[in-house]
Amino acid sequence: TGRFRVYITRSDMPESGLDLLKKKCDIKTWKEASTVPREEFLKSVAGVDAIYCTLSDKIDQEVLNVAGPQLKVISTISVGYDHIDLTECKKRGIKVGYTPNVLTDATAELTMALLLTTSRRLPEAQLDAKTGGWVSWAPNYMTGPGLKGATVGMVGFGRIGQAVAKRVKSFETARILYFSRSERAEANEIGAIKVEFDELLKESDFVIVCAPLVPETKEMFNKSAFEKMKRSAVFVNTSRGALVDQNALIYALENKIIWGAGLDVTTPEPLPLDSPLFKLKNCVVLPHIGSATIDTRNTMSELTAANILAALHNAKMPAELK
Ligand code: 8YV
Repeated sequence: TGRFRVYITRSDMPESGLDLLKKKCDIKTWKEASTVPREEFLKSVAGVDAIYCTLSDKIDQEVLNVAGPQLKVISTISVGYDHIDLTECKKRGIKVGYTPNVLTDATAELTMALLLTTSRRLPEAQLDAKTGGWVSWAPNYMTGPGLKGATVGMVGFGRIGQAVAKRVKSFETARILYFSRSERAEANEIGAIKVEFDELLKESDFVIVCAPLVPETKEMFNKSAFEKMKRSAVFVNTSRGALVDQNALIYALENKIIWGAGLDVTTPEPLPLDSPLFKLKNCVVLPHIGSATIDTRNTMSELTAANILAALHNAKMPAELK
């Protein structure tokens, strides 16, 4: 038919992106509103020109092999790309698209929400009120650390880290520190100070993780990192669960080595119901909803589609990973 063939790894992708694709492409999707099982995925990609995927779909040599040499583009509806073997794609001349920028604000907003939810113990307080624990006013009831005057440490200072820092600043914090592999010119304007990782751990009342998952960041939050943190520290992670040695975090929370943690990301995802993290009062766990605003998800799907269309037409992709 001369139309491009696109495989989409779930049936419930936002319509606005699908509408763009439908004009030029024949779309085949996994039949359910859930992550395509690996075996089914491998069967379905044979002969397609493009794959529209999520962070749950591992794109490795096996997928690329079964897809075949006509495969031109992988487009993920995420800013993170740790699930994609970029080196292998590059080697084969397969373009890779992702969704930076469009989810920065939504993710920064969720990070602030999670930070405050954790430090002010909202889930615990809500449950207590609903189950009869609210008996009278009490001076030490449901207290937690405040942001005003605090030192906040940002681990990762890219688009999302900077957007979080700007929001944090409006709470009149004393200092914003950041640790990043690269020099960030924008830090001056925000008033953030670059420090070594250990110094950030030692000095911060709040440690916020907004760094990508790469070999250098894998499990950078291990036993020794949590031990360097203040006992009063709040740890917030909205990046990838694998930056954390989760057993070390559980140990730190159980033994009050740190004060509390707010996690939008875990290992694995979904987090099994019997995880100790769900039992800890000083831990808030969210089901990976950082970018989940209605508009953001629509825009992400449009960008994912635009990346596919551009690549198929040999045009400049709006957001290509190189
Ligand atoms: C997405 C994310 O919801 O963009 C990312 O990297 O983690 C989230 O915004 C998820 O990746 C969907 O693919």
